[in-house]
This record gives sequence, C-alpha cells and structure tokens, in this order.
Amino acid sequence: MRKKIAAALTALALMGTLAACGGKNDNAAGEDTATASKELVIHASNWQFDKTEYTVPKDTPIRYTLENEQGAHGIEIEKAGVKLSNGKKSKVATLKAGTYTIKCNIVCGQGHLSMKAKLIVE
Ligand SMILES: [Cu+2]
Repeated sequence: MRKKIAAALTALALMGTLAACGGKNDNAAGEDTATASKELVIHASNWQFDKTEYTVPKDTPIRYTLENEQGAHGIEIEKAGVKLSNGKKSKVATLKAGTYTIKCNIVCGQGHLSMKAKLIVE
C-alpha cells in the first residue's frame, strides 16, 4: 500500500515538473499545438546550427522546431519569447519585422558560446 502511494506521489511530482517546463498549449511531446502557417526546423549539432541565417515572413504564425542531431542543445530566440529546451520541442510565434538572434540556451560544452545564428523576419 505504501509503495503505491509513493508511486502515485512520484507520478504526480513528475507531471508537475513536465507541466512546468512546457507552455499552456503543449502536448505530451512538448510541441506547441497552436496553429501555424509555416514551420522553421532548426537543426543543432556540436556546436552549431544547420544555418547561420534563417529567414521567415513577418506577422505570420511560424512554428519554430528544434531538432537535436548531436549533443544536447536548446534554442532561445532573443526578444521573441521563444525558448526550446528541457523537453519543449516547438513553439508558435508571430514576429514583427527585424533581425533576431538565435542562441543555444543549454550550457552544452566547449563550443556553446559560438552557437548563434541570425533570424531575419521580413
Ligand atoms: Cu549550448
């Protein structure tokens, strides 16, 4: 009996942890379920993103998705409210025109600080 209660408490604590990591629209896989008209998949490896520059249309809901090809990396798009790490896989955001900085937000090793790319919204 005691074991069951302990297991139930552990499960509850785990669910709480998972919920705290994701956004309100996230499914179990950490994907934002909000509707987007386009998707930008950013591939990360040690220690770079697959492109140095990404371009997306302005004022358009875009799904930003992180694919870790190698190592464990995250993404933060500065001033855009997009943070992907710790089980959060995608986020839908609508951005105004401008140039944003994409950077890794997990301390991932020797090349961490050079994991940066540009996001051009136009
Ligand atoms: Cu990093």
